[in-house]
Amino acid sequence: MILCTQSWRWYGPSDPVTLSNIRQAGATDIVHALHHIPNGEVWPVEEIRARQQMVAEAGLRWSVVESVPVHEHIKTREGDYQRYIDNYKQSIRNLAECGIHCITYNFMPVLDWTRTDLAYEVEDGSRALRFERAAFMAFDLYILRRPAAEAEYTPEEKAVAKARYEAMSVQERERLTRNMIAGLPGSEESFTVEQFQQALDRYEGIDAQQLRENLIYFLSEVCPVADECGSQMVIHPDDPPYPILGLPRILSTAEDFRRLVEAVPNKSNGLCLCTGSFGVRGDNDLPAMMREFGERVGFVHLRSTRRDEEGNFQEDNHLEGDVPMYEVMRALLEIQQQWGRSIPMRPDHGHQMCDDLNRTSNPGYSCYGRMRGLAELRGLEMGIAYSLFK
Ligand code: DNO
Repeated sequence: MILCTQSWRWYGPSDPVTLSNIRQAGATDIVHALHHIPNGEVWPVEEIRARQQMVAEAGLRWSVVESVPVHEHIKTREGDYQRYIDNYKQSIRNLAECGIHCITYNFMPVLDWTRTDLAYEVEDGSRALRFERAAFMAFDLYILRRPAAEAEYTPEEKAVAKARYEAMSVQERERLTRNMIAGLPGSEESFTVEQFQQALDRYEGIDAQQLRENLIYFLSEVCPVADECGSQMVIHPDDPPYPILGLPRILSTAEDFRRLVEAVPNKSNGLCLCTGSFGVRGDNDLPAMMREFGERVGFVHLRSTRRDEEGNFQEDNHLEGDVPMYEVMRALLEIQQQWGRSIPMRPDHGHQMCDDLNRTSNPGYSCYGRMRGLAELRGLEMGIAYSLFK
């Protein structure tokens, strides 16, 4: 019987959640990135080995990279993009030389994941990450004042955004701005409002079709190298899974990944199946996606979101909300038996709770909430595995 590899994202020596905490939470493997290497540069073997050593000394194993970031010039295919692609290939080789074969990346323009509220109080007193559409539109129309925004919202939406903006205090406006553009943990970019608008402007004229072509070009370059190294490139879906701020999105649905595989059939072209990101869309059937993409699923993020009719969503406890976690876990166990390999999964984005409420931690990446998530998920996994596959 094959079970998931239980992994945990660690941000490095300055992460308030230590390697020792992670080991006590029950994970065996670490998901990690060399955040100190500038975006676009090669990850040197010595640096990878030093980190690996640190992780090994804590009794853990660094087995997944999240992420080797894709430089903006690769996404827009301008400037030095070819050099960045060559560097990326070298990083794949260097990681493989150190025995690390799973590489997560995303192809979201400008922003990685986006939330308007990082400490939304839930009924039980814990705090969750939230995306509130009215606040988001208020940011777009009245703080960023993006020139094209006016034409993209309906009169009703504009009225909602205006009322929301006017009801916010100066501090709330500042906090919203920071949440939107200062970069959430793991995203390698951070901006001022002016820089942010400039970054958006670089996508003028790049529609979804063009962005997809740029992704296909990138993959057709790096996948042969990853194939040769026995590595897998796993793409993280768009979060949220629809276009925002006039930027194109190309990995929000099952069809998006299907098209990507058709264009680049290499074995190494894989998926990081993030249930929380895909799960924000009601039309993404997560268990079906798990089964369909089977062998290509190289890494799994398990978390749940709860959405409403107004377009808001917030992160729920791992076994609650809109993600059918039992079905997802069952499908994940099935594909592992079918393909004969253990897939790394990590509990994603726990609520801030218990003692963590009095501590500073990376939003979404505090200790107890993820510990609760991992405990629930591994229990669920064990229950399904022993009743179905033993
Ligand atoms: C958020 C994460 C993302 C993810 C990247 C992958 O919590 O899931 O930041 O790491 O999109 O490149």
